[in-house]
Amino acid sequence: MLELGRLEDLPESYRAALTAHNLVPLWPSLRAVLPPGKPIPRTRPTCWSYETLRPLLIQAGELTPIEKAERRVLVLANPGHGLEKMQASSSIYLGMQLLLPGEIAPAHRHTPNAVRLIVEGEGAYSTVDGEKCEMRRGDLILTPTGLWHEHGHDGDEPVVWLDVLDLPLVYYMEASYVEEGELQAVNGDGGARAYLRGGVVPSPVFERRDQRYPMLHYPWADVRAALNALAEAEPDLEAVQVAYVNPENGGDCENILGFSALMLRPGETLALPARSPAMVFHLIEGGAEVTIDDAVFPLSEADTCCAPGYSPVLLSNRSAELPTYLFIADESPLHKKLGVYEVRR
Ligand code: 1HN
Repeated sequence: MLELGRLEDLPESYRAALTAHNLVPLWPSLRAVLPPGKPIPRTRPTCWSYETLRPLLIQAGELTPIEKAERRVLVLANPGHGLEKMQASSSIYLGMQLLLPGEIAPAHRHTPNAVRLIVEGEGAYSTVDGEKCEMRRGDLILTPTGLWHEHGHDGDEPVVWLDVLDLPLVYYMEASYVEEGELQAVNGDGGARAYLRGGVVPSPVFERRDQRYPMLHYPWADVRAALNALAEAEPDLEAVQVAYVNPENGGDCENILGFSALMLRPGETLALPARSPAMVFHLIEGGAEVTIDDAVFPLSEADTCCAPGYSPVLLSNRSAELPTYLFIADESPLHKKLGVYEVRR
C-alpha cells in the first residue's frame, strides 16, 4: 500500500495557515480512518466479574442514597475507550444497578433505548409505559426510546440488574436527552402473558394491535423453556439461540441493539464467526469460557464480558453435564440498518 505524506512533511507556516482557517489535510490521517482490510477497534476484550463488582455496588448503596443518585449504577467501562467515556463498545453502554427495598428510581424517559437483565433479588419492578413488569432473575425488561419508566421495590433484599443501552451512539449523535415525569398509573403487565406462546398473537376480531413495543417483559422462565425445547427438538442445530423479538412482526425488539439468549449444551464449544458488530455476553446460569482474540475469560454466573466487532469468539461450556445459558447483546440491528453488517467465515 502506497506510503502517504506525513503532517511533519509540510512546512510549519503552511500547517499554521490551514489551522487558522479550520482546514486539515486528509492524507496524513487517511490510513488511520480507513485502515486496510479491517477496522482497528478501540473496544478491547474486557471482562467484569460479578464477585468483584458486587461488594462495591452494595457499598454504593451505603454511601449514596437513591435520592442522590436517581439511578445507582456502577458503569462497566471498557478501558480501550477510556473509563470516563462509560462505553463497553462504540455503541453499547453497560451498567450494574442496585435498588434497595423501599427505594424508588423516579419516572423519566429519554432518547437512548435501554433494556435490563435481572441479576439477583426479588420484589422489585419496572413500570414501563404504564405496564408493571415484575423483576425476576434472568428476566429481560425493555425501556425503548421515549417510553416513561420508573423502578420500585416492595421486597426485602437488594435487587441488582444489568442495564444495556445504546447511549454511546445516541450521545455521539448529539441526540441524547431526558425528561422527568410523574409516577405512572399501572394498566398492564408488559405483555409477558399476552405473548406467552410463540406462533400465536392476540388478535381480536375487531381490533389488531399496532403498538411499536407490544412486549416489554420477557420472563426468563419462558425463554429458558424455549431454549430447552429447541435443543430437544433440533439436536443438530449449529447453535441453540433465540432472539428477543417484537412478537407482532418478528423484528428486533429494539431499533439499535439486538438481544438474544443462547444455550451451550453440556460439553459444547461454539465458534462464532467474526462479525462486524461488537457483542456482550452475560452469564445467566452455568459456567463458560469465552475466548476473544488472545483473551480467555472464565465466566461464572452474573459475569459479563464484551468483544469488539470483527473478532472471532469461542464459547465453551465448562460443564460436561449441565447446560449453560448466556444473554447476548450486540450492535447487529444498527449495522444491518446502516448496511455495514458483515460476517466473515
Ligand atoms: C437509565 O435511564 C437507567 O432507567 C439506567 O434505570 C441507566 C444510564 C444512562 C442513561 C439513562 C434506568 C442509565 C439510564
